[in-house]
Amino acid sequence: MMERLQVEISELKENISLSKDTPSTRVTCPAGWSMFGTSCYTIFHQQLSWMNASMKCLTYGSKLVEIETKAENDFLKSSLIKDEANYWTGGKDDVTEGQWVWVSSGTTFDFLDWNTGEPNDVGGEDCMEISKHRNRKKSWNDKSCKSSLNLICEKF
Ligand SMILES: [Ca+2]
Ligand SMILES: [Ca+2]
Ligand SMILES: [Ca+2]
Repeated sequence: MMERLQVEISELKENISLSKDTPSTRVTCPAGWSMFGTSCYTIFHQQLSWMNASMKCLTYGSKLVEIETKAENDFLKSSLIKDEANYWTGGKDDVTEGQWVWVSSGTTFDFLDWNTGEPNDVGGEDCMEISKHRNRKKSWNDKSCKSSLNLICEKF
């Protein structure tokens, strides 16, 4: 009986230390990652397909960025991204055309920042990028998932 209790106590202690690492109590990000709200973000300047970009984030214990709010979108566009390159995010409409979801949570888009005329699904575009457009506005566009772009990862 005592032994059993000891085991339970040590398991509980383990759970407590694990729960200390939940996003709501995050106070620092790993080197090379920037904190905004309760998440950590980093950029990889590599030209990868959406699938390979997604796997790249996974190997760093993260996901392609999922943009839930205007504040998060503003942070990405004005602080994190320092050039005019194109970046993959974790948004797709490959399951149901026109229904955009953040893939890790399966939630539909709430806040939107599509560029004028986008998403247009030209030739079948089911992955979302942040990019600077012809009208010089940095905003969202749907892009072929096979395109090779940089990527932004988010640790939730
Ligand atoms: Ca997010
Ligand atoms: Ca599409
Ligand atoms: Ca497009």
